[in-house]
Amino acid sequence: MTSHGDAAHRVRTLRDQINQHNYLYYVLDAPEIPDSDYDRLLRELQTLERQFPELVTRDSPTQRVGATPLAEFGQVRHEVPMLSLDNAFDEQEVRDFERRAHERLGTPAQLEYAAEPKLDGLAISLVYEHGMLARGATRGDGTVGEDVTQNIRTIPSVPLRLIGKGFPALLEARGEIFMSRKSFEKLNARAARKNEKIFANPRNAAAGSLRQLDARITASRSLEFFAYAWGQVRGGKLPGRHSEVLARFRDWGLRTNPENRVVHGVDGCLQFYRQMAAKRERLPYQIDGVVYKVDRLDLQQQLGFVARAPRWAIAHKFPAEEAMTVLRAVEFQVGRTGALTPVARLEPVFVGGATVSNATLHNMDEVERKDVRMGDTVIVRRAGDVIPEVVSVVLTRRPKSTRRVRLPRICPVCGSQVLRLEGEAVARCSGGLYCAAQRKELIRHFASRRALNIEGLGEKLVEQLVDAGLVHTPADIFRLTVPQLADLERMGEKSAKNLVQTIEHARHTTLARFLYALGIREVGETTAQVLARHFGTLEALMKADATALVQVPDVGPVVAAAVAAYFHEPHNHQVIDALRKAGVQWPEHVSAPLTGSPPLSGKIFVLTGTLASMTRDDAKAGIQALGGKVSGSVSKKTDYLVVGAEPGSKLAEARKLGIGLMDEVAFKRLLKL
Ligand code: D41
Repeated sequence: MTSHGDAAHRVRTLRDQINQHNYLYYVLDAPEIPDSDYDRLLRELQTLERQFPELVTRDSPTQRVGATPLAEFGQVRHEVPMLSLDNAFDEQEVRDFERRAHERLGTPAQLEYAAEPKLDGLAISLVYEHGMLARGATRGDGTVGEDVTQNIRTIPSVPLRLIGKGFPALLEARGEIFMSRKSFEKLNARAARKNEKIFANPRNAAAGSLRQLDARITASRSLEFFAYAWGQVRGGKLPGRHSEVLARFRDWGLRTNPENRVVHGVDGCLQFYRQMAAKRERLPYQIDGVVYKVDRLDLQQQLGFVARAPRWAIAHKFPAEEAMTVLRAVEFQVGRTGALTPVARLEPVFVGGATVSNATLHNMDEVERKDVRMGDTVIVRRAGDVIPEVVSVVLTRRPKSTRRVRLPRICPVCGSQVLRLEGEAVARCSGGLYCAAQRKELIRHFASRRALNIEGLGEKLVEQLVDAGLVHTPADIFRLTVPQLADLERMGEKSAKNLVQTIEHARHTTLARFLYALGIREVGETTAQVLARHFGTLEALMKADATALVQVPDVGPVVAAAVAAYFHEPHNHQVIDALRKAGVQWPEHVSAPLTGSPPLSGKIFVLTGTLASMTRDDAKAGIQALGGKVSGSVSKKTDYLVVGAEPGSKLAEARKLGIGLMDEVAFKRLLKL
């Protein structure tokens, strides 16, 4: 049995440790212990506090969530008003701001600014008395706000007590409460599942979560805090620069934004703006601009404020990313993989810094989910360099006559059948190589190394050839002449001759390579080899229906359906006939998919993760014994990534490059182990 004295001592030690780890985690973003160890400390403290309730204090890390909901929020008067911020919407307005500051100060010297991202959350005030969090309040109208102390206490990055030394006896820290994008998406996903209200943006979600009479709801919402200003300060002094105050805040355990910088002059400000604009999408939270503040507090004082906004600070806003406009029509675009994308034709609208008249609707599932109809008023979003998209319909503005969006039955480019497989959001044109929209990508694929291996016929050249009308189908490649090629840009007589030679050689291939080269959906290199081996001839494969195809080992219903659909399309027969007429040929009934032996010759393997049944060295030896090569890193040249347990970053890399993946079972089968 622990004595009261021992317990009291242990409780203090635990609280100090927990506070220190909170600080490392939230403020310094440099945790020193795993979450599980942290949880253990917290649980031990909880247990002791249950045993010795008299040891519980208000600032104990266990006391964040109160159990009794409030009837209403009390009102709070801000002794020092919470100011608002003027906005600048372009460079000129920022330059005007700086010019006015210079005029007032009479200093021609360059000013230093504290530059900060402008978080899209809500402003709050935190009062610390002798280092203890005494009150949390919303900004309200700047003079009177709401007492949300109970809710604020649940936010893990808000310290219940300050750490370190030298903080004023009374310190009112101010800053932003916000919700990370991740938490926002999780919250909305959960709400959608439960058919509850979806928040339009992280700002609304943060506000809605903070203003909950039951603090237990706030606690469940993953809110965060960054400090960027202060109000009342008594019984202590702050340093003379904004940036220095924030540095002290950090020492005292108040989280500040690690993106904050001190910059020189208006050009430094504008550079910061551009950097943040570029980084914006990668930040874990939403920002709607940046804020510049004259760094020296004595100069701030000289500048003072007008109405409710300081003359020493300005928010430089990013262009609004969302705007409202009318959707006139929906058309379908065919991408390089045959995917049909519904595209909204809009009344042109200025959004995200550009005029937008087209926006993607992604796919038919999205069209249905958002219930988008032609004639609707819609919200369009254009964020950074991302393709503009239709976010939602403004139902209150729906006119009486709207037209529903229907997926076309035939491809708008080539007239082939459009297929939408069950359970798939994406609809595709089945025209394959026949479809002009898909031609470039498919021709490039046809010529690629693991297909017909026509070295020198890369993406750029394919573009040129198709645009010049020299190549419509892969068969046309075999009719290219030296003079035709030599006429193209960046192509000399010599490289033209070389290319024609390479093409000549490429006529002789294998059935597996040929099948792979056709670019049939779902048919990668391995499946092509399996099919070639199983059917032996192209004729036999073409005759097989989906039922026959699923009999093939390793061919599932999805692959079978894709293969059957491809050969069902008459256009594809024409493409194949033309290729054979152009002299493309392969030895019939040859089961080995690769010319020459050994079987893995020329193949480059990369290994990641742990294999259960063999060591790395054994795996390497196995590959090498069959003529393959093992490389340490994934590149475009990699043929296969062998994926063991707990794979590393190579897996993501391989996925990005579209490299073939092989699990341990498949790998062992390949090595015939
Ligand atoms: O990130 C923000 N949203 C932010 C807001 C910021 N970084 N700094 C701010 N600084 C101020 C002054 C200069 C008045 C202390 C602010 C705000 N104000 C602010 N937020 C809401 C109203 C005003």
